[in-house]
Amino acid sequence: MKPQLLQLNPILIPAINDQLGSLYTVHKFFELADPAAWLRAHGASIAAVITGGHTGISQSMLEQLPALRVVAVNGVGTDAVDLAYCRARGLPVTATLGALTEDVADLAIGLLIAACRNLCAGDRFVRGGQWELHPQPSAIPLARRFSGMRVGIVGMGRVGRAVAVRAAAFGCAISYTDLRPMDDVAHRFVAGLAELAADVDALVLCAAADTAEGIVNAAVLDALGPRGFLVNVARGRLVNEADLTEALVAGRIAGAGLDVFVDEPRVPLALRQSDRVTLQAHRASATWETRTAMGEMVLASVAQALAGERPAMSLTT
Ligand code: 8YV
Repeated sequence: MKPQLLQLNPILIPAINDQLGSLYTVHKFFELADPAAWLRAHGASIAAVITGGHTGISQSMLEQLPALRVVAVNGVGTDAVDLAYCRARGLPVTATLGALTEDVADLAIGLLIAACRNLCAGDRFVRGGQWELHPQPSAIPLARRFSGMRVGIVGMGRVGRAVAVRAAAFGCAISYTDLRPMDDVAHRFVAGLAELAADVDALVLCAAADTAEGIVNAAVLDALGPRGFLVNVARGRLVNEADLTEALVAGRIAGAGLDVFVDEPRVPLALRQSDRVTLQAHRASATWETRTAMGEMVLASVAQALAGERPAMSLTT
């Protein structure tokens, strides 16, 4: 009999779904009519869980899966899984470490250029026929140059470093903050987030959100100031979204590029209505290449755990 696998999020790569289906009996939690009743009836038979970085898995669900041998996160963020609980239970929690670094960094730079150059507002201007109605060059305000900006990176892990490489190629001066300075990073370390914000033109959030909820608040945004930009490709809850919305609406910061939000898929109306913001629907890792690589890592992690091995990508065992 094939092992029973519970999948909490859709996987968009057909070849990965085919392989999962050939190796396991896959139960798609998101398609069940009564998920709670299903869990009560079948939870004890589940050997593996696949979930998304943003979705994670709740402790109450974990407690209903006594035979579970692995939680494979199809992503790098594990802030929605209680790692301490899993560690105590001896349960491997795996992530797709390294698979999405380049795509997330690409989107961070894309969002920053889009925010500085008002790309989406410009697109709407042309698409909506406004150019013909207002052909004078002054109809669109001048934008900000990205090349040469002072960029502050919050979280100098894999993604932060990949953003730094890209920004340096645009002639940007890079500074960063993290829990501690990194011996192998040549860029300038600034211990305090507000101090970093005061000293750069753009802050790019690349940090894990496990213990950093709301670190970007009104004080940090005011330090960034009316010529400063914010980009978030990490987790929405790193930012106090109410403070950010107020700062954008009042022009206390210049603009933002956001891929992640506090309560996805709900995005505050004031953010959706602001021309200062470029928005994406949590898409930083959403390419065929990266999602295929992530799916292959998930397959490998589940196979290793069910073969009785320690999964190479385990963060807890
Ligand atoms: C994905 C993510 O959107 O890696 C993460 O932590 O949030 C994203 O890459 C998600 O995990 C896809 O399931």
